Amino acid sequence: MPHQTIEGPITAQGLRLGIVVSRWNEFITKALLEGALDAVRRHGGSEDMVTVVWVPGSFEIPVAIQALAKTGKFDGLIALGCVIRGATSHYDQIASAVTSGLNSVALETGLPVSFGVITVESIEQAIERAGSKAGNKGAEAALVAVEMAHVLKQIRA
Ligand code: DLZ
Repeated sequence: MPHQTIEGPITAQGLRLGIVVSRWNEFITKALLEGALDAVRRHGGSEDMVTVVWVPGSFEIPVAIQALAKTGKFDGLIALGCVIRGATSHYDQIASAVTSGLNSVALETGLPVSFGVITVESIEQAIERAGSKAGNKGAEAALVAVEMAHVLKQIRA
């Protein structure tokens, strides 16, 4: 018997996606959001199936992702934020709270939650990851949510 393989196509067509984006470092997070929406569009998704929720800072992202997850209205969720060590005395606490909070929501709800929160040392590194030389982490996170939505649907089918 050949083995069975499950792989998610990277097509956003028909998927209901929720994006939570933090206002802190907004000039970076706006670029992450644009990258995510552009990736959804370029992969066959429709913007009217995307809900965008703005929250004050990265610390608040997990609770908003959890609220979206609990509505049962989404196939995948995307967290977008930017935490910069140089400008943040409690960088480690915020970075660790958002990371473990998002992981908990994904495991608790079984929904794909992708991590598009950039955690960097400097503003220059943030710019590199928001659409310049290191790509756009918002776009990458959107495609991870799309792929995982299909993978989980197939596992459960
Ligand atoms: C307070 C704070 C600081 C100093 N730095 C950042 C940051 O670099 N990135 C970010 O997303 N949020 C930051 N915040 C705000 C916290 O995430 C949170 O909104 C506040 O502590 C209020 O709970």
